[in-house]
Amino acid sequence: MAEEPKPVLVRERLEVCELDRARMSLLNPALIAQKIEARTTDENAKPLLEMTMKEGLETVWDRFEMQQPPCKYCETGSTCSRCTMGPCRIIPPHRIRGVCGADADLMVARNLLDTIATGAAAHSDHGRDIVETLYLVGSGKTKDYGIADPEKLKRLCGEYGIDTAKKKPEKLAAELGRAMLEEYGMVKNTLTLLNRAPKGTREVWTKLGIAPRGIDREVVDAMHRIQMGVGADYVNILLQGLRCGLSDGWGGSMLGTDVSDILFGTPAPLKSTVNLAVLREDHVNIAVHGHNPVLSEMVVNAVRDPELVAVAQKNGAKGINLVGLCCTGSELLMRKGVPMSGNHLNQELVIATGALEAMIVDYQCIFPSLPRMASCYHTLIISTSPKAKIPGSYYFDFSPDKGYLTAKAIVRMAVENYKNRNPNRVQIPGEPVPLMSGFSNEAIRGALGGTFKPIIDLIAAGKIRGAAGIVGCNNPHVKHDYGHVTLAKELIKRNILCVETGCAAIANGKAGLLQPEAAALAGDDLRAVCESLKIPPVLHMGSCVDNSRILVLAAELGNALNVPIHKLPIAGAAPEWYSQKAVSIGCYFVASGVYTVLGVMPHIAGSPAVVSLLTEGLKGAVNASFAVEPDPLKAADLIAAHIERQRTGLGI
Ligand code: NFS
Repeated sequence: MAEEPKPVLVRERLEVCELDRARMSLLNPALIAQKIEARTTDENAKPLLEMTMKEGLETVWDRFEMQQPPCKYCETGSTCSRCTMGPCRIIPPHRIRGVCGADADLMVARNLLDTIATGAAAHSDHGRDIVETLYLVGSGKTKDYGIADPEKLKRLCGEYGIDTAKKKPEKLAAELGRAMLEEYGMVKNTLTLLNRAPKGTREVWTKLGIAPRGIDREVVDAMHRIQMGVGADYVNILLQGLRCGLSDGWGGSMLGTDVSDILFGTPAPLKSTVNLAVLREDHVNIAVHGHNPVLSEMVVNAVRDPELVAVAQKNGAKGINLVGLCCTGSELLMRKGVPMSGNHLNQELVIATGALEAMIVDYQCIFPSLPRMASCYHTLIISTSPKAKIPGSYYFDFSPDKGYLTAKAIVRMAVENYKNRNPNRVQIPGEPVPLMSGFSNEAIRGALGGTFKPIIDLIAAGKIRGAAGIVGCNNPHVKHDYGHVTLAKELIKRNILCVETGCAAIANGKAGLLQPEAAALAGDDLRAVCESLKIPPVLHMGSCVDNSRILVLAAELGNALNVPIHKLPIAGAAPEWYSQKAVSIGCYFVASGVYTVLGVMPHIAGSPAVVSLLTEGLKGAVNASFAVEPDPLKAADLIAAHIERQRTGLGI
């Protein structure tokens, strides 16, 4: 039998936390209470936040405070440090051009395109890792993964024109994997899954010249345009932003979602629990954090390994408790019902419970600060991606060909670490909240009797006014979860169904909105619909790459009604977004025809022309636009008004 791999320490582990005790000692109980109220609405997070302030443990909110006030040039995007003729800033009235001659519009547009391309690259590279795993399964190079949804495999083969007759699933996996890997280059010069979009939507893309040609190609094209001396026209630069975003939504992310379903199972409704209280005092607790289910699915298997459970018990624990965090948590929650410990701003607090033996991470949204917080406890930070090495973490070189063996070695390390826990420092606040998850399009269609027609009829009859996709992150600029929860509550009250992904969905899970009982908070019509279908008024559709499920849902509704997406009574919102990935998502929503309201202003205010293009000008191009509205109650007004306008346009 092969030997379990050993970790490498990525630079030394911090032995003591470097605390800013002097600063923290200025805090008195009243100030601490005031800060807690300003920072979060998450009741389970509050006692831990209080403890971190009393003990001088630094969190994201402390660092955010220390960064105030922000640099106004960076905040408005009117700065450029791309080449060494600069760095340059726009300071009217005299310094209105950089050394190369770029004005504020160009600087802002180039910075924004950089942001979009970064986000699209992150999603699409994640998608590639999943597709490569499918290909490895098909070519027999890994035995640790299999085909969990052969039906979906066949369906996708159909979309890719692969003959499925008399072929075994492995053969199909190899052929489909290869065909999907080609989407990343530009051999075909178009993306297969664009065909899912309604005809009218595809026509908009073709007319505007923004139909993506290849996933990697659009990212590279974007990076080329922002090289000094290439793109000089802000409109042309930002059109590439839309094309790059589309290559993520209808390309990399959509492949990520569909192939994850093929490999790990298409989600179906299930029950689970959420918040920091899902950690268990008498168990070995392990959190998986990051994005890629190729890692976390193996960890799920390893924590059930009788040999490791026996080691845990020998060490005095009752068993092994696996919990999720952020998007990889959503992947496991959707498919396996693994409890969810929190969203983006919870990540340091999960460690601060003192009950976490290991946090296993892959990539994206992982604070580099985690080993600092962990060094104040016994918690091990275990990194696994060659793209995301983290000083202070133990690194395992994870790859699908030795997936299970590596996951086992990681879990063994966590289990052995249980004896190092200091019981006096354990603080697991409150009780977990129940939730319902698993709303893939297949599951929604299945629950409706095999077709989306009942939903369309309910929308046409006005029982459901429309749907809003609430997505995205947390951001210390916004009181933790306040934007997500306030907006969702306000929309369901107005009979607008909410579909959610990522950290937005987890926020609403913690607030109790992902359970069927939350129908009581909805308007009378939506409540009746939810009660008859026994579903929550806020549906969890998965991780952030699963925003592609929302695109597919919109496409299916458009196809059923024979209208482009931009005519549907739907909208998008990202009340607390922070990430470059969220900007890419916003771009593919808007470029697909979905009006999208942001709760946090992107760094573009330095160019009124760019602001006007994104909030107004795009309407003439893609029939949709962005809006920025930090107040979720006002955002609800904007969305409801938009949905009513769309209904009028459709004559319903
Ligand atoms: Ni999305 Fe996932 Fe959360 Fe934001 Fe980060 S976890 S991919 S980027 S913070 S929603």
